Amino acid sequence: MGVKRPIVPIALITPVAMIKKTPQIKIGTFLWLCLLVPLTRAAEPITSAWIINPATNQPASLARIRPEVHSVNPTEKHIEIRSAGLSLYDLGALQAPNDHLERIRQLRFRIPRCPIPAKQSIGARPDVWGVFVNGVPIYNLFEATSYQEQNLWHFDPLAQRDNSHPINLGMLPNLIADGTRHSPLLGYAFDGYPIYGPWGFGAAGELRRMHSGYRLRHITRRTALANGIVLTPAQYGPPVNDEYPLGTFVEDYEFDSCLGDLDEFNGRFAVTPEYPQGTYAYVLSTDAQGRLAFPYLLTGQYAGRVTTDELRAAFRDEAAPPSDVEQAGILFYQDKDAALTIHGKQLAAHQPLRLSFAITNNGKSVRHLEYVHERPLHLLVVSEDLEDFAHIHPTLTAGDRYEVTHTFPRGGRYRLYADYTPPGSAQRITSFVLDLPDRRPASVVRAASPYHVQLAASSPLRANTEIEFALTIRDAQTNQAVTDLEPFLGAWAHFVIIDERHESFIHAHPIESTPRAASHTHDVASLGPPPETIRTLTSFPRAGKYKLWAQFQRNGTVITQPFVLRVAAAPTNTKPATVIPPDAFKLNVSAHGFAPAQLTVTPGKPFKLAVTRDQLPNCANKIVFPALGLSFNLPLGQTTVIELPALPAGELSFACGMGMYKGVLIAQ
Ligand SMILES: [Cu+2]
Repeated sequence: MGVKRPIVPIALITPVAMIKKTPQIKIGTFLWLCLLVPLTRAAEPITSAWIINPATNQPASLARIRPEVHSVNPTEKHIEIRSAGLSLYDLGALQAPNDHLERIRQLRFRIPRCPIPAKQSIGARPDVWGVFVNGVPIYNLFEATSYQEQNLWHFDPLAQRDNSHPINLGMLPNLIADGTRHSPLLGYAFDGYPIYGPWGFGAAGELRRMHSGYRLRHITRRTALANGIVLTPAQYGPPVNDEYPLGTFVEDYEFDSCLGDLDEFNGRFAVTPEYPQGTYAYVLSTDAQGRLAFPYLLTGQYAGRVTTDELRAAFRDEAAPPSDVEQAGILFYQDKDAALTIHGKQLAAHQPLRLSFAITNNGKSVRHLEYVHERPLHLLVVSEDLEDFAHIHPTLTAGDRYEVTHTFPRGGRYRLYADYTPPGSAQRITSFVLDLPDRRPASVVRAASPYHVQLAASSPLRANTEIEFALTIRDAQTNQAVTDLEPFLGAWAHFVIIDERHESFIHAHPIESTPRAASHTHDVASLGPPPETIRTLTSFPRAGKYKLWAQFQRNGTVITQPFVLRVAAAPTNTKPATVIPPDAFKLNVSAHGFAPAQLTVTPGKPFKLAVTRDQLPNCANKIVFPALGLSFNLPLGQTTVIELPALPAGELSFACGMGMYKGVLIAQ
């Protein structure tokens, strides 16, 4: 491929123009700076491409917040960039932070100096994916908000959904329009590869605007992801319509290798003015009409080789307290669905250990776990003797890992129950056993609870029997009923029940006073006023000793109240088996939801469903058809035959009484 030399002469013109004008930061200046800086230093671009603002004669308090890059420090393998994350150059929505920043930041970026192609790409950090040459972070644009906050259909913040509020793109439109030269180097991704504006050299050295390789999917219903994963009905996105047109969500796009100039990472290998020998580079992607086009800059997967630890160290706010256990992994478990790595100085109690989970689906790492009760993963840490209990929440980090730091109160054996829901799958529980040597005697002091918490059961505790529990909370001093509870993880309380042999794990939730079709993410607003009695339904798979932890929140504090339960053997089942009519559609429901979750029936004809509810604990005590205003009780471990009226062609959704499990009838 013939490669044209960079167009140096043009750059020289711009400085003259600049001197005359008021200090308005124009696109010209920005380009001039991007092009000129590297030339003057002729050093490797990754050390010289930065817009540096030296703190000459500035008091420290001002110097800390000055715009642009504060310093560039090359080390043997990395480049360290420092800035306050502020700039006079406006790249609009592309540099809009995910969260609202109320404080001064001292940012340090660390980027590999000599990038190499990755054999297998890894998932980016959840917050920042790279840095612009002006020291502003390249934020993760694609995971901040999602439909129903389920973390499955993520809103594309650059999708122009409302013409009355045009998205601010700062100087980007100029950058896109300016086809007179090779676009400038805009920044670096955390794998070390550069990021350019849209104009680059084509195969024949001609200047061309690069087109994205992504396109909108040909879908009318959002029931499967672009990677082929078929979602459960509880995970469906909204239909494609005026309110949610295609392009609303990041998941509305798919990569097409025959399309555009850029690969699935939104980059390509090319010669650029800064890299006359050629380099892999990410490119600000545009469409045929010259508009900014998905995925814009980075996709969240890197083309370059970068380790999880490198990504962890790639971005840090040195003004914020260090938060992490840095040590390498010291223990590793793997099961077919999940792997656990524990990091820390040593494997022992009384010190922080970083618990790092990698969730897989058919061997592929899963980045987006469905938010259930407001969290992607609930981790219950329980000591073997059921004395110690913790309910904590690992969060997404680099490499698609979910991590949380925990200090175990004493040594001994612990069970870690990870409760999560991958796309296309029902809830999963993966448990790990951890043995911790203990160097110090247990000194756990249990403070007296400020509450009298009572748990009453609707009937004697027997296995395989549905039990309704009623939880009442009174102030220990006044004995007054507590009436000002606060929602905790989207519910009035959470109940975790584990048996003494750690063979069964139950995560139960309150039966809200009013059955509702609301999504099972329990949006707090629909919860209504705090109840005086919190009820939940559950059952026990076998006789024996169980521990139940009830958790509720008041005045911002989560209270955990344990109860020991002794469950007797199951009553002998005298009920005759239900006769299932031959023309009935068969439906099962268990802790894994409805199976099948989608049923096709003939429109215009009444039909029967034979719903068999699993014996093992599950919260499907009812099946509800909100659109028909119908709901039917489902006794535990039995089959219930229900008759439904003729349906018009189309979809009819159904759910369990708590809106946890969902299904859909398709009349066609
Ligand atoms: Cu939780």
